[in-house]
Amino acid sequence: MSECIFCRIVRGEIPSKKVYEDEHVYAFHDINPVAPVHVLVVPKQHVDSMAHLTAEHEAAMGRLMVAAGQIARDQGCTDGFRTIINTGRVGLQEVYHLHLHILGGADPLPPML
Ligand code: DGP
Repeated sequence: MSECIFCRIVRGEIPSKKVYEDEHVYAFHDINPVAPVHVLVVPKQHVDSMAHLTAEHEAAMGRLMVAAGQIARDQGCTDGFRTIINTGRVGLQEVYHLHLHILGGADPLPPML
C-alpha cells in the first residue's frame, strides 16, 4: 500500500476537509491555505507529477480539469480564480502526487508569479 500522503488522504487514512469526489478525482482544502479559498485537486490514481503523465492518465486528467472549474464555482469563486500545478524541484513541488491548487476568494488575489 502506498505511503504517499495524498494517496492516504484519498483512501481516508488521513483526515481531510473534502470538497469533491468522483470516480477519478478527490479535492480537499489545503492544510496551509495562502488564499481564502485554497483547494487541492488530485487524481485518485497516483502519479508523481505532471512530468510523469502519459496517455493512460488522459481520462482522469480531463475529469480533473472539468471538476476544478466546478469546484471553484462551488467555492464562490464566481469572478475568477488561479490554478497552479507545481512540478519537480525547480517547480517547488513539495508533495509528489500530482495536484492542482485552486486559489481564490480575494479580490484581487495577491500576485503569486
Ligand atoms: P506543492 O508545493 O504544490 O507540492 O504543495 C503541496 C501542498 O500540500 C501545500 O500547499 C500543503 C499541502 N499539504 C501537505 N500535506 C498536507 C496534508 O496532510 N493535508 C492537506 N490538506 N494538505 C497538505
